[in-house]
Amino acid sequence: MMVPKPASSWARLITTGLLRRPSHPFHASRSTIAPVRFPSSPSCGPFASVLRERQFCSSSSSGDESEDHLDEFLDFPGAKVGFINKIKFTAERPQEPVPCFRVLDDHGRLIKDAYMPEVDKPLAIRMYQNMVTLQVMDTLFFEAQRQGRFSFYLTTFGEEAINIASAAALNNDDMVYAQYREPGVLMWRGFTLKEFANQCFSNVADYGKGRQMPVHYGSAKLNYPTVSSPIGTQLPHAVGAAYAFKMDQKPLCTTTFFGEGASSEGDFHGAMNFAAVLEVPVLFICRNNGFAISTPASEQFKSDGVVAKGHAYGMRSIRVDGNDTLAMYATVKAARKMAVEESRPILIEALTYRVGHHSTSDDSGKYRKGDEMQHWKTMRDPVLRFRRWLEGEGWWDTDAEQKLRSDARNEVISALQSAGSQMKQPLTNLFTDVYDTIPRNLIQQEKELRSTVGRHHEDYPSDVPLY
Ligand SMILES: Cc1ncc(C[n+]2csc(CCOP(=O)(O)OP(=O)(O)O)c2C)c(N)n1
Repeated sequence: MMVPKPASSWARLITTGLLRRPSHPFHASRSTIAPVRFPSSPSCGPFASVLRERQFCSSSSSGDESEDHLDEFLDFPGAKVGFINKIKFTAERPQEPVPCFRVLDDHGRLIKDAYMPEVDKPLAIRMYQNMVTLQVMDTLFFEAQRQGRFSFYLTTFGEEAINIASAAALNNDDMVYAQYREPGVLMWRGFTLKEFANQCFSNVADYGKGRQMPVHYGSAKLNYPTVSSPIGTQLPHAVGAAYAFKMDQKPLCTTTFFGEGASSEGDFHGAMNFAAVLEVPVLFICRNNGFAISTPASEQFKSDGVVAKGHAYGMRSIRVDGNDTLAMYATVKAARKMAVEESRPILIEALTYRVGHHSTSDDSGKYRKGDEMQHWKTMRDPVLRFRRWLEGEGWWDTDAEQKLRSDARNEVISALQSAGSQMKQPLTNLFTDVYDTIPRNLIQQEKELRSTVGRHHEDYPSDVPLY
């Protein structure tokens, strides 16, 4: 059987060492069926994992263990699999859940012998300032929405550490494909409070030209493609961008954030598989905050959370305490290094809790217990926990805290006032930028809309220009 010649682009990537030669089903045809002798008692190498799998077998085997024939394997295209002569189903989950890495305990004290990332005073204080500013922005923007000043908002309460520590551990040139609960990454990169407010008010300075819901931020300058409402769509995009980095041999990675609810979308599975097979430098950071609006994680999947899925796709994975700023920072830093230096995807499952409502369209008291929410808000608050560590280091005190909160409050109020007083994006933007030549039906719709506005100008908002 002739093996087809690789297409020229594949050939180029193989020559430059960017890709492994694609395996062809017939490459191994001669040895596919013939049983091959197993090296005696393999503890490492390609066979070890097959043997290790045995500890996860379910107990529903029939007969005596000693009759297993583990000295032979099937050299199947794409896998070398040992034989057994009993029916054994793998267990649905490992016996113990994957453990969760943390550096700080709930009181902000360093855990004995924990891996400690290199975090000096300026970096630690900058991370804390961003976490507090994010909290203050969320508090005041949420109130502004409740006052009817814009149509929608959602907070990151409880997830400040995931936002800020991840951003701090990345290179600012790394592309970030976010869901919607990660504005802290943009904040870390220099997106101003005024820019956040411009987007929420859809004013003339909004980069999205008023076409997105509030909170759907984006910044080309800060390598943060605009957030898109349909859940999970950012995941394959992140993989594609990472593949581009790989082909261009850039020492960068992409990072995509998503909730555990998004892991039920087909896009998640496609993205994970492509990333693993193409060996691209992408970090999948799942914020497992326990709820996808009203659906609890226990009704979302039966696996050991999201981290278990990395194994299924052949991807290195880790579970981390998402409310521990130092653990998040250490994890993302290490993951980024592996992703870039070894060109590989990494899955990070950050365990956390969505302290706020899903959004201003939700009342989480309808599906969660008040004491559970209160527990996470008070006892497991990532901001307070990090502050305690800073105070323990002698880097922070009450005066610094009061000044930070008061300055942040004033800056947020000023950003809201300034953005709210600007004109909105013009009506024209409803019809432009999608088609090169605007189709007839849209021209007709615009005409009808303008005629309606002309007839009811008293109802038309005065801050939305017609052109
Ligand atoms: C494809 C799609 N399905 C449903 C929705 C409605 N929706 C918006 S947010 C959300 C929950 C997402 O939960 P998760 O990914 O866990 O993120 P979280 O909000 O908890 O941060 C759903 C179902 C949507 N926007 N897109």
